[in-house]
Amino acid sequence: MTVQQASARAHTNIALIKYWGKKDQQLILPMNGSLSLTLDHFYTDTTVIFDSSLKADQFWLDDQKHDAAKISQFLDLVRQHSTQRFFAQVKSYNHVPNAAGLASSASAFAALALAASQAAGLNLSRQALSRLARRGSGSATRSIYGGFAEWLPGTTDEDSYAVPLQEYVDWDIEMIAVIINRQQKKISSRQGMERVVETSPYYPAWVKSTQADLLAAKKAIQGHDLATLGELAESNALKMHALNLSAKPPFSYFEPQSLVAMRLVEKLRARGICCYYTLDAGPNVKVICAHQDSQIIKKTLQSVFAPDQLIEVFPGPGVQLINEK
Ligand code: 2P0
Repeated sequence: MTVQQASARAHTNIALIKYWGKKDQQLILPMNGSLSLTLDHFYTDTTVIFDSSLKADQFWLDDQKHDAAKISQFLDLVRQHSTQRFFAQVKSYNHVPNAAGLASSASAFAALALAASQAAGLNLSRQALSRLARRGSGSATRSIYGGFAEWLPGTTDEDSYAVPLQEYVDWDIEMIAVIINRQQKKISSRQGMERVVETSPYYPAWVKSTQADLLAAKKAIQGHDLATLGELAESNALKMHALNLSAKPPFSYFEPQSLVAMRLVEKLRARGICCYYTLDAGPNVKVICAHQDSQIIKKTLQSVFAPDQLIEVFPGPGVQLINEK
């Protein structure tokens, strides 16, 4: 029996300028560039073991066996690019406090890209890793890097990957995740963005205005300008959710409690506290703020939400190999 294995850890990221729509479904090439912050709190540990005795790929998540079809497709890409021919056992653990409903394909496929490529004997550059992670899930493209990362949309498999903008964030920015619903969403990101590209009359305006948002956000990051970055992120998130409302048939990820959290953030801002919100393809709200204001923001949110619904998260690192268990 021959066994080759590697383990990796990758963190989730939250997009401040969102990816919402593909120009190539199979290669996962996005319609527009996007920009995210990798977070310290939520991560996935994955071990890949290529094993000559296996008859098929296997996937275990948090010690439960799951369907391996999507993982197997991804491993096929790794096998195609290496001399590795064995099937693999993939074991993942999601480290998300209290099953916060923030488990993400971003950390999953970034960790799988590094663990699988290493176990297959490939020593990929971070650019190549980012391209590989992209084939699993778009948002995983950015989780290769810590801190702020930008996904360059590109036009082919070769030129669509993320680049680091500021890997070590040495200024005061954090997020408070407001956990509203831990259930799986009814419309997956993949289905949602596909419907929007096909049916929203606003889609061309989204692509155009997001390019401008991205440039402005990069400038704000360079200048450590939390207020400008927060304003851009909030507005970009609302535009993404407006696309969903304008699709046919329309859909929304908002829940009543999402709107309650958004209004509280607006009220805090009216009181002069610098805070903004963003939401991904789900009801949970992430409040963007500085650490110096986090206690007062949490206190206000606690007028409605329980303490365990509020999780403070900070900029986190890029993907890395870890000791095998
Ligand atoms: C993002 N999201 O930029 C956007 C904003 C959610 C809202 O990328 O089809 O799981 O696997 O490429 O990456 C979530 O979608 O979708 C996502 P696929 P993915 O983070």
